[in-house]
Formats: sequence, C-alpha cells, structure tokens
Amino acid sequence: MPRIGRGGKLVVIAAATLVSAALIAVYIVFFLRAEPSPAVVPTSSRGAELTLQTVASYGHAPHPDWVSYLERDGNGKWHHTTILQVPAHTLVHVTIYQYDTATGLRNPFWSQVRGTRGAVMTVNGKTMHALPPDDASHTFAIPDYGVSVPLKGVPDDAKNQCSVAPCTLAQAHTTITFTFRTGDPGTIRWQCFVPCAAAFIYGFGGPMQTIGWMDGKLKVV
Ligand SMILES: [Cu+2]
Repeated sequence: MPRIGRGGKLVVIAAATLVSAALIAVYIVFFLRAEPSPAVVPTSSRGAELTLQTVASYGHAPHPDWVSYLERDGNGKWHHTTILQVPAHTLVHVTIYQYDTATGLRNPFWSQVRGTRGAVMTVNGKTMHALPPDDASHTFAIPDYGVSVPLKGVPDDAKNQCSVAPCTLAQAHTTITFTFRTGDPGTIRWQCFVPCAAAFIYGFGGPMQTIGWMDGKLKVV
C-alpha cells in the first residue's frame, strides 16, 4: 500500500473538515433554525384569544405518527404551528382542546397549575388547581412567565378518538381554559413537559425536541 505523503494528509484533513462544516451547517439551517410561520393570535376588547389543540398523531407528512400542538386563527382555520404571536402586556385567554390520552407526568411538580390568573384552570368547565399526575396528557408551559398548566387526557377507552389533525369538537376531547398576562416585547420559549413522545428514548425525543410539535415560541410584540 503506498504511503500517503504530507500533502495527501493535508488534503484528507481539509476534506474531512469541509464535510464536518457542511453537516453542522445543515443541522443549523434545517433543524435549529427551521420553524413554521407564526400564527397571529386574534385579539378582542378583553385581550388576546389563543386557541390550541393537542393531537395524539398529526396524521400527515412529514411525521404522521408524531404527537403535536396546532393553533387556530381568527377565522377558525387550524395551522400546524407552535410559533404564536401575541401582544405585549395583555391578558391572553387560552382555550386548549386536548384530544390525546394520558401519558402521565414523571415529575408531579408539573401537575399543579402555576402562573395563570388566579392560579387556576378550568377543565370541561370545572375550576381546578391541579391534576392527578397520572391524568396529564401534555402540559402548556412558558417557563419565563412561570406559567404551567397540566392538560387532562381523554380516557383510554373513549369512543370516537381522533388520529388525524385537525380534530373536530365531535371527537373525544377535554377542554381546558386559563388566562395569563404577557410581559415586555421579545421572543420566549414555551413547551410541553410530559414525556409524550412515544417510541423515543425516555419519551423526550422527536416531537418533544422539535419546534412546531411539542414546543414553540411566544413572539410578544
Ligand atoms: Cu406533550
């Protein structure tokens, strides 16, 4: 086998460096910086109205079996996005239609309602301060605001369960409402803390770490 000379080694090192740099660029552009278009949350005289749904499986490409959030615009149309644009220093009235079954929380800390107006939520019209940890399907949490709300799952044996988004009110769901107040303009993260990513290690891969599915950004303007 011929020995590779000094010049040859430099070529190999340069080529390997270029390939690594290209892979890092692909990771940054197509994963870290990729995000769906923002949905502008409709506002009324009482504040902003944020309407979301969580689904057990999105039902479409590129990940039909991934769990996800969706957002509804002011015309009632559902969008597959978790980039939510809300006004600064405004009350945001949130309604979440929860179509998934319970996964359960690993850390019961997240089963308490925190950071919302009155530190409460309503679940199917009933005011609640917390949820039994095993009943949680997802959470809606904005760590920068101290907001965390556990979302009650539908029973495992519920009839008419939804598997393709967007789900409709005729299908089995839980309705959760709560209100929080936004702060100064800026962009902050929000996410789910339930290990809900089935088939991923510890339930925290895939949709749990990808913007547009189980986490997103709150663009406060
Ligand atoms: Cu989740």
